[in-house]
Order: sequence, then C-alpha cells, then structure tokens
Amino acid sequence: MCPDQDSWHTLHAHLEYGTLGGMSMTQAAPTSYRNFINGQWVDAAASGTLENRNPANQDDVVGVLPRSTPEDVDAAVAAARAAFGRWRLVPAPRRAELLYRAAEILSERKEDYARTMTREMGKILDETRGDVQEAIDMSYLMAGEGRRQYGQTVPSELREKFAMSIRQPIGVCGMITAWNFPIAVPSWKILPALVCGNTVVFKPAEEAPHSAVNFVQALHDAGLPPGVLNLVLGDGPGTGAPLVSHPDVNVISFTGSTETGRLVNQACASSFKKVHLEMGGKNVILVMDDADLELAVDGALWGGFGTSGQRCTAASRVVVHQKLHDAFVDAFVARTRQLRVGDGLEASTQMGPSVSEAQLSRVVDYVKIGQAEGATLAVGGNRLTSGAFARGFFHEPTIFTKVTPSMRIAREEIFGPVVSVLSCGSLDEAIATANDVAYGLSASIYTRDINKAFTAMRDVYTGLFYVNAPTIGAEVHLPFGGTKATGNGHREAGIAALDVFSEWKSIYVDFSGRLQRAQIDTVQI
Ligand code: UN1
Repeated sequence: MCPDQDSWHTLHAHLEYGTLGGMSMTQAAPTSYRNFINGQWVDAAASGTLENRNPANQDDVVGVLPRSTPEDVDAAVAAARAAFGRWRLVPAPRRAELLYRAAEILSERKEDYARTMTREMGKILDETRGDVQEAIDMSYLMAGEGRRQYGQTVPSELREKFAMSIRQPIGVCGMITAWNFPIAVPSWKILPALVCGNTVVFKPAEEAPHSAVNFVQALHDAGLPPGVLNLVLGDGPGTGAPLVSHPDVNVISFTGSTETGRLVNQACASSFKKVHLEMGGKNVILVMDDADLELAVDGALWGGFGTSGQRCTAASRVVVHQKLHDAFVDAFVARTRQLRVGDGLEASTQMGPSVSEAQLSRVVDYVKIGQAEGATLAVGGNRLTSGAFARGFFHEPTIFTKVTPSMRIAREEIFGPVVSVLSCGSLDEAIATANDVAYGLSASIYTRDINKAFTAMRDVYTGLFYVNAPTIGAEVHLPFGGTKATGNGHREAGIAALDVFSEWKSIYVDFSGRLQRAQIDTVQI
C-alpha cells in the first residue's frame, strides 16, 4: 500500500468513527438486520433477538439480528425450492453474467464492506479488505465457469452411439458459515452453487451478520431473481439445525468446528443428504536448519497472529530444527513483543481482538493448560484489560516454547493468538510431528533444500501445503480443504467446488435405429 492511501484510510477512520487513545469512541447507529426471503428483506417470525457488538469495544452495538425460527427456515427453503424450477433452466452463461456484475459491485463497495466487517468481527482493515477481495476473485472465477463446467465427451464402444457426461444442479443448498471470513467463505460456497443452477439458503454466523447482509445485498443488486438466494439470521439450534434437517434441502455445506460438523454429518446421514464439511486445523510450519531465518520468522508471525490466530489455516505450531531453534525463538519472541494490538479500524494496528468473550476465554484457558503441562511461556500469556482495551476482547500474542507433541497445546485447535514452538532433529521427525495430530488442513516448510521441500510436499498429509511461506494465504482458484478431522473428503473454492454443488449425469445417444447391447454386441475390427 502506498503511503498516500495509508494516510487517507487513517483520516477516513478518524472522521467516521472518532478516536481516543487509539480506540473508537463514537459509532454509527445500530442496524436492525432482517432476513432475505424470495427477493425481499422481511421480518423474522422470531420472538427474540441477538446483539452484534464490536469485539474491540463492547459499547459499540453494530446491529441487532433476529433469532430466526424453524418457521423462517421453512419460508426460505420454500422460496428456494420454488425458484429452483426456473433458475436451473437459465443457461449457465447467463447465470454467470450476474456473477460478473456482483464482482463489480463488490469491488465498488470493498472499502465500505471491509470497514463494517472489521467493526463487527475485529480483524484488521488490511485483512477485511482481503476478505472482500477473495469474494471478488471468487465471483470472477465462477462467472468464468458459466462458459465451462466441462463434462466429458468420450468415444463409445459401439459404432452408432455417442457418449458424454454433464453436470446438473442438485436443488436447494443450505450454507452454514463461520464469522472469521464472513464474506470470503460464503462466496466459496454460494457462487459455485449458483453458477451450477442451484438455489441457496444461507445461514451465517451470528457474530458477523452485517457482512452476510452486505454480501446478499450485492448479489441481489447484481440482479439475482427472487428466491435464488435467501438469508436466514439466527443461532445454531434455532436456525442452523432446522436447515440441516430440512427434508427439502438437498446439500449442506458447513464451515465451523469439528464438534458441530460431526452433528451436521450425523443429521444428514439418515436421509443421504450430500454434505460438505470444513472444520478444524492444527497447522504447522516446519523450519529446517538451512532455512532463511528472517523469512521463517516473518511467516510464523503472519501465520500465527494474522486474524488474531482465528483462521482455520492459522500456524498454531512451529517445529524448528534444533540447530536453528534458539536463534529462531529469540527473533520470533522479539518480533512478537513489537506487534501492535488494538482496534482493527486503526491503520497502525497489527492484531485485533478475539471475536467474543467465549473465544477469548478459550485462549485464556489454553494458556493455563500450556503452563500446567510444563511448556515455557516465552512471551504474552495475558488478557489485555487496561485503558482502551477494557471494553474489548484483547489478548497478548503468546508463544509457548519447549512444547512436546503430546501436549494439548500442540494437538488441539485454540483459534486464538497462541503459538506452540516444538523442536526436531531431522526432516523425518518434523514430518512425523506435523502428521501426529487429528487434523490435516495446512502445513508449510522453510528450507533452501529442494529435496527436503519436495519430500515434505509429498509426505505431510494435509489439503494445503506451502514452501517458504506460512500456512495461510490460499487463493480461490485452487481447491481448499483438509484431510482427517478437518473435512469429509470434499473441497471448496476452485473448480473442485463444482463437485459439491453438481451431480454427474452420463448420457448415451444411440443413433443406430436398432438395439445395440453394450459389452455384448462388440464391434469387429
Ligand atoms: C479460513 O480460515 O476459514 O488461506 C479461511 C487463508 C485464507 C482463507 C482462510 N485465504 O488463510
């Protein structure tokens, strides 16, 4: 970013929100969010409401959302079902034109949507801009798929017979998403579903409803017909659960915890509903003895503390070769001490708050667990409560050293700014440690030895792998997802997402005018 832009953003933040001691002081009025059903913003049947508060400043109520009920879910599914009949017959290149328009609209609104996102879920502005950008990228990618969605055309075994396969839409797709990437991740699911000809009911996380409303508004403004995309706001039990078990929903795509994902999977099993799950991670950076030390420290900082560690792909473990271990730890700790924690709307902030009290408590609990397990607290370890931090969910970026692979802080997903450093004596040991967890989302290696890089690339069992880069930074045109308890074999984003939201139909056309029996009436050469 050029310095001009930087100061413009700072100025903008001051004018819009006012600042005192680096924290927001005055805020825009709270918004009342409504559901979006059949092309209209409508009140929910819900009796109760939930508040959407700024995690950097609990006095700032960003908005109020309805606690929607199964009745609201029924209305949204009915609208999606009714719209499916027409939408599936709109030629895919025409469906795609709307996605191109959505990409342009998202680009125009990028700054506004990014600021709202920071205000409601806390990650810093650079990152929320990146979040919206990821959805723009995904819109362009999927718009291109309107003219592809390639099937296979293959030679038939018989002379007067034609053989091909096509992708067909499945029906109504229920999308349940998390708060940490509140526009990017929904775009990975919703846009491929739409370009394939499905209709959608979207249930976003209650911690980031405003971004969901913004994303739906952009798609609506792009010209989506009524009922094609519907939004139901609420909590998991009242809104998510009835969507998952709804008999008229054909596909569920879920991003969230492994515990909830297991329940979603079970709920879909008895009706054979197609289900895509994207769950936890315990991602790892391997630093070999020949690594570029400074580059590895940069990567560990960004991978560990980017989004306050609240990414599925966060580097919550770093395994360092014993020859480089002490030098790496010294530099990593020193750089961590310098990280500026604060309100993500401030241009100087490098790490924002945790999203909620519950998420922060999890961080605090794991710090205690790490200490009780005998790991060394090298830096951080405390909740920040003084001055401007008092009204937010702030925690120091924290590093544990002398962590062993069996400790809970080396095995369990924390989803906060806590990194465990382990040591290893060889590449083999590093790879074994990398694989010795329940999850398999992302991993990376820092090395200047191409043989080590390719060995790790082959043998680390994850869905994403990086060489000389941290564990975060996936791009939308490759498949995203993980192995083991991270997923259930599917991938989202990329062209792979089409596999979740379409079904193959193999078609044979016999133009012989007589009965030709496959495998029996073989053609003589
Ligand atoms: C997530 O944490 O749920 O690669 C998604 C990355 C981002 C996406 C993360 N592009 O870290």
